[in-house]
Amino acid sequence: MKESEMRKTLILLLLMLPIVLAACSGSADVMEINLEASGMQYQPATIEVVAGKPVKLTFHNGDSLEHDFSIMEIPLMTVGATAEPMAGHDMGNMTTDPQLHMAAAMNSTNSMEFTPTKPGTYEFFCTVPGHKEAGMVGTLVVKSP
Ligand SMILES: [Cu+2]
Repeated sequence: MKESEMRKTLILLLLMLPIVLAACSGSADVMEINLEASGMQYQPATIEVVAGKPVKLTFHNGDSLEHDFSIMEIPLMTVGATAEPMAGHDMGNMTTDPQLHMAAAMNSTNSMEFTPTKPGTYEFFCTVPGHKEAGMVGTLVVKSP
């Protein structure tokens, strides 16, 4: 290889370095999931994620009443809510708080980040009285990495 070619190759490598570094940093590794609630149904009703991989769940409520997304028990590494808890959110007469909970007012969107740690099948549902019974229930499948 001639010296000028070598220099070109070196410059090219240096130019590519920031791109490689950016690809390795955390944010690119977040799994983005979109969940929709409308007509007392979750869409999709089954969500698949991977254990140990951060998930960003965006919950859009297209109904004209309040809905939420709750899982009673799920092993987690981190939970970060990007929105404030909703004031006056009615969770019925629940004695224990769900481990994972996110509410969305009518025609609004909310999101949160969490990392599931244990493979398995977890039920999610809406805690607003009557909604689970009306069909607001789904399955979160945590697969082995
Ligand atoms: Cu609901």
